[in-house]
Amino acid sequence: MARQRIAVIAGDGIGQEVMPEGLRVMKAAADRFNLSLSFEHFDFASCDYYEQHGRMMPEDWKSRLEGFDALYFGAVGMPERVPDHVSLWGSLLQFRRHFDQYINLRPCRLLQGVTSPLANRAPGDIDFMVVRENTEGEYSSIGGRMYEGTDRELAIQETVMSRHGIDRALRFAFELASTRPKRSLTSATKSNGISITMPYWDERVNAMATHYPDITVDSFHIDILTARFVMHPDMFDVVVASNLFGDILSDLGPACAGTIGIAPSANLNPERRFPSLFEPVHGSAPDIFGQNIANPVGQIWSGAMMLDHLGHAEAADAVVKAFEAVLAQADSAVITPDLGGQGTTETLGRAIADRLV
Ligand code: GGG
Repeated sequence: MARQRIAVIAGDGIGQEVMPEGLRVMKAAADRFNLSLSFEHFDFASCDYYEQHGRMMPEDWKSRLEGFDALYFGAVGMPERVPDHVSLWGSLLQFRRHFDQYINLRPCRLLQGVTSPLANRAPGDIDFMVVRENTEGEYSSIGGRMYEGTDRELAIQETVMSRHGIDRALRFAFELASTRPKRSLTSATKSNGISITMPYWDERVNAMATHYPDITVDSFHIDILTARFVMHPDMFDVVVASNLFGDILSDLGPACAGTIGIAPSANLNPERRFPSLFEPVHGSAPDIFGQNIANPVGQIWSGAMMLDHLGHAEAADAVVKAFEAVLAQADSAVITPDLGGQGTTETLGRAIADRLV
């Protein structure tokens, strides 16, 4: 197989700490399975870059990332230095749009050795996938401000729901549900309060459901859905949601499954016309940056999703088994403080990589 090129963008905060562990494990997997992967590092899409250049990325970022097979991303955002909307819109959201990564797939699973904050939850009780629409919805750039600096100041931002955008996300979610044992799909809505776009979303869900008669479909308003995530996480299988709702649910889900530190995500262009991007769900966590205590499993698990996407299912599976085994052992000298241990980002990353040798 030809060499596959991976663009590595560690970004900000703990992204810079978890990325080396992600790469350590990717390289161990590549050695073990004889994969021909190359990793090329980029310093842009970070607030350091912004402070040096007055923008998050160079003007030619598109051509510099052309030809890569995947993007391996850490985290973005240092709100005390650069406003969050500037850093996010100047980097990650540009990647998602330019590379048409219209699915954000976020698995949520309670793993052996990880304690859920919810009472009486064991591994197997929480195991679902959030499919987040990733290129439109509430994350639109349409809107503006008026009467700035006056007492009539106002801000408007439109929500964009296109048939094309909704349907392709729903189709992906229904297809995914067709491959899972429960064959069930839950849609997040808020069509009682958001009276134009959300009823349209529901309408498209109902239309798509007619093509998948063997999938059980239900729909919940986002408010009660968040409550059900906490009270009955076992009822979910595939959850499909708009950009904002999906973002919220895919932080809440992993928090119910013990720690957001382990949650992975894949920003997918399912047709593979463009590279997909793999990043942990967590952000740059400035509050713990610099302490070497960030959990690297979200980065590593995202790397496993990347290997799978690149056609290396066996290597991906081995990486998942490696971190599952290390977490199940729960050696407090190895695991990070979010898991109740005294280990570091590096001790956990190394323990996982060592399992692959
Ligand atoms: N690794 C994920 C990351 O850096 N997230 C920053 C963030 O706020 N993302 C918002 C989003 O995913 O839409």
